[in-house]
Amino acid sequence: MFQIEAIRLHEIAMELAFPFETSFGRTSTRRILLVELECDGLTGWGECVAGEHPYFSEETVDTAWLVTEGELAQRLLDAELEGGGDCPRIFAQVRGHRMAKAALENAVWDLVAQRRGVPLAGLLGGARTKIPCGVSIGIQPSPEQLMETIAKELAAGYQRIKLKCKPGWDSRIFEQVRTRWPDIVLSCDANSAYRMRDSDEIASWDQFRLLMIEQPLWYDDFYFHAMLQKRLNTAICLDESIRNRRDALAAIDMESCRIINIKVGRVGGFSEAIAVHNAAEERGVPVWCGGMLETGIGRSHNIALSSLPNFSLPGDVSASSRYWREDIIEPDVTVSRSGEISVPTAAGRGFAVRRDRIEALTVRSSTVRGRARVLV
Ligand code: OSB
Ligand code: MG
Repeated sequence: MFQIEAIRLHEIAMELAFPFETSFGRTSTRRILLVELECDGLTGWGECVAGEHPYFSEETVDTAWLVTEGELAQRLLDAELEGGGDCPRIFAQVRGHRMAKAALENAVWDLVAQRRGVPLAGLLGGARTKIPCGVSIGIQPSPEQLMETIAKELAAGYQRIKLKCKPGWDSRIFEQVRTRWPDIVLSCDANSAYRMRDSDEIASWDQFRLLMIEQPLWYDDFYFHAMLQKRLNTAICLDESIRNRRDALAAIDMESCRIINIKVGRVGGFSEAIAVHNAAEERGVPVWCGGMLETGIGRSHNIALSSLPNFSLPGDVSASSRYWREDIIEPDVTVSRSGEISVPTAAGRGFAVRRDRIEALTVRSSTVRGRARVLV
């Protein structure tokens, strides 16, 4: 058993190497909340994937900061811990705020892997030595620029191309891409940009042989996704709608989707991500690891999670250089010519955190300390 001595919050600002556009907006500079746990001379790190605005989910960097500093940190500091698996119980009184909870819980797992001298991937139950990688390509200023970007990513070796789409940036784009690359593994992600009135249009995408259509309808829906899935040959994949294991069970049972995107922040931490993974695996539903434009810290955690057996489809976990001119870890995350990332075998996350870099990027920080302990 151990107890965390102090929790540091760092908000950093980092400019993306390439702006990222989805159906809900465009991001050029990321604001990112990092949490750091101190215990017995070791530091565990976690990254909160909440965005700058409440567009992907209700959470933002600011709500995560408030609830971490005001509610979650003290609960964690007061707890006697065995591992990251204790966190859901410790945080249970606080409803929602899953991205804030995940940052702390993942930092505990990160710390425990170091304490035990084992790789984080193994601690989570992963066994893969390499993970298959895909890329998520944002909406581009022109179809020509999109074609150029796809050509570059395929040349780099990525195994699956996911296109962000929205009404007006869909069928015509898919057609051009399929004409030029008839055989690549292709998918799309609408981030809830469509409604049931668009179902004829969406059904017509079967001709493009997409691996999946990600979150076409409302961010909180299962029912209409099930109605839509009945009309499609193409698999629906749910992202935003799946908040926990119970959601995964409901979605699978109702046939709202045939594939699940697991984002560890979206489901509240590694414990719940593993529970979603296992529930899907038992029901024969493949999963893959989503991305949220993470720094190297969140990316290293995504790599570890992706080593679990049912992460059988290429994820959105790709090289540091696709996001950042200079990452905050060492070495950078790199992808092989065959489109794979090697899972680190060193103890912990397997990438060193560059504190100098974090300090240079910090816009605010705060420390919450454990209550004074009675020494007897
Ligand atoms: O829906 O998967 C998504 C980025 C921000 C918010 C939502 C999503 C995404 C991505 C980017 O698709 C994935 C990545 O490369 O990190
Ligand atoms: Mg998505």
